Amino acid sequence: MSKKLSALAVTFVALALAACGAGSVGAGNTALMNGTTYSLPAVDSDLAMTATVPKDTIGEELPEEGVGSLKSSIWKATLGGFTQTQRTQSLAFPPGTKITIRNLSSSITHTLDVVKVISGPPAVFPANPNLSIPAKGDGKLEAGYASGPISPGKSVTVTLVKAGTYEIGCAFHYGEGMRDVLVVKNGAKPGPQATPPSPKVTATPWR
Ligand SMILES: [Cu+2]
Repeated sequence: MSKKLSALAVTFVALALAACGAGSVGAGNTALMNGTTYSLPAVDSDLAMTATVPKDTIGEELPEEGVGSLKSSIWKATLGGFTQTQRTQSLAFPPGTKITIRNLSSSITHTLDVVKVISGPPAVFPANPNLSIPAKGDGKLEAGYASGPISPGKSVTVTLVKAGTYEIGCAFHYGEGMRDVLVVKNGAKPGPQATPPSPKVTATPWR
């Protein structure tokens, strides 16, 4: 080793030792040192409960479970509980798509029912629709379809057999804001996403 390189190596080791000895590993520093406790990076607690759903999937849960709700200027209605990305939005898929309806909740059973078929905005949601809890419609989404109860983390599949605009909702939580719009049409795009809901539950601490 040349003199220059050797000096550099000594300096490097000295710096590393100084960093360890100081015991001042701040948030955001993930350096692992022998036997030394270290801080995990500061993470938005909200990250723990949201993930992007896979392609051709509708994820659902109560708005306050994480997906949130939004006032849609397009549909002139408050939408909540359903997403095909990460947070509540109006949904859109081409006709013929086979969809997976996934319950994103860790503890609450949900359904996806067709509330009614509409011709376009505004989406006026009936005050007290009679939504079926048992499954109806034989895996084909059209007027009268009901997924049946979907346990936390479970999924059911349904085919979007008919172009149209559907008001959808959860048979258990329609009154708690689980209602949305699903457009089945070539070229239709899902709406903008809701902003994160204000957390009501303290997330599990990281350490
Ligand atoms: Cu529900």
